[in-house]
Amino acid sequence: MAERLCRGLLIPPLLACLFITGCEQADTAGPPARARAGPLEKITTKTGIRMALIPAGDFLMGDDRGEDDERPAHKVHVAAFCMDEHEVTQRDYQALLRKNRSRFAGPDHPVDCVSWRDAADYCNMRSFKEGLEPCYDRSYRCNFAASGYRLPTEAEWEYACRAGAADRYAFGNDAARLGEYAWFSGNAAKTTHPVKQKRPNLWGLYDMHGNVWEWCHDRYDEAYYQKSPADSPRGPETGDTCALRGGCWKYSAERCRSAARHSETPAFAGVCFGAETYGFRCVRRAPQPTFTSQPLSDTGSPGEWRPADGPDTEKTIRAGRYAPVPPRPHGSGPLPAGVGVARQSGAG
Ligand SMILES: [Ca+2]
Repeated sequence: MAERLCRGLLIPPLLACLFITGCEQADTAGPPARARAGPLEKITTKTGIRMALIPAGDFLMGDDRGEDDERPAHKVHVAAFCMDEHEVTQRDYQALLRKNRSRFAGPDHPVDCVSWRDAADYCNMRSFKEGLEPCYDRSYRCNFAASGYRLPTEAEWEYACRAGAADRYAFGNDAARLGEYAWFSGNAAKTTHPVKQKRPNLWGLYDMHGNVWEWCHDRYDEAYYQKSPADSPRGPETGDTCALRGGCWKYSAERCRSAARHSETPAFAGVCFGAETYGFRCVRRAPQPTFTSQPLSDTGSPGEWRPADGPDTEKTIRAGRYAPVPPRPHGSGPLPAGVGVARQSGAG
């Protein structure tokens, strides 16, 4: 296992110390994640989603043995981030956006039939619900410096999928083992399946291979790897389609490889042409170290956001109308309903 971690992956030289405070608690303790061959530390967010704390590091992105758009394999640096341990489920999606067009109904199944914009809307709503600064504006431009949720870049997604492996899959090169880790055309019986039914990768992430394709932040460019920056690439500035990764219940083992790339128009959500294969999971900035010893209070903080001119509605979220919660004197009473109240001192 340790041998695999060393093969083809440049182990991160330094993992920033992570101090989790407020309502988010690390549920494991011990040495830094980079020293482990097992799952990473995880947090539980205010909306109840478990996320893995992915350490910063370098890896070889792409596959010189793969398709044209996977070449050349190239060294990429990825900053630390948090990633959902599983695909966004229909339960979680419906709870925030109050809709669910999934073809394969089931609260624990991944949401499917979602467009890139649906996924971005969910990210913003989840940010809002947790008092974090939304990443996407009304034009769906992404503020990577914001504290809220967004879609992973292709680099982040592949780095997390590989979990240290330079092989075709997170578990090695033997496609015959894919059924242990993934729902794909060889075992899925033409449907999605509840998340977390298969084995996770070494970093504790489920269904990175298979179940549903996962929207990434990046616009798709099949030649991007020939010109990609080496530090935290975010895809081309423009493009007609967005990237999806990981394969799905309908596709072959070959398309579920760690380096395999797929693309679709951002607004695409029709059922008839394959969107029942599209889902997603969220990422956000890694928690930042905090040195405050101030007690939690209802005092507004820069990390708290709310709709600027309306109630907590999907329309407001879609329109991107947000404003920071103004600072409030300590002890001045409860915040209005719907406004985050817990300090985000551990959320960066
Ligand atoms: Ca997946």
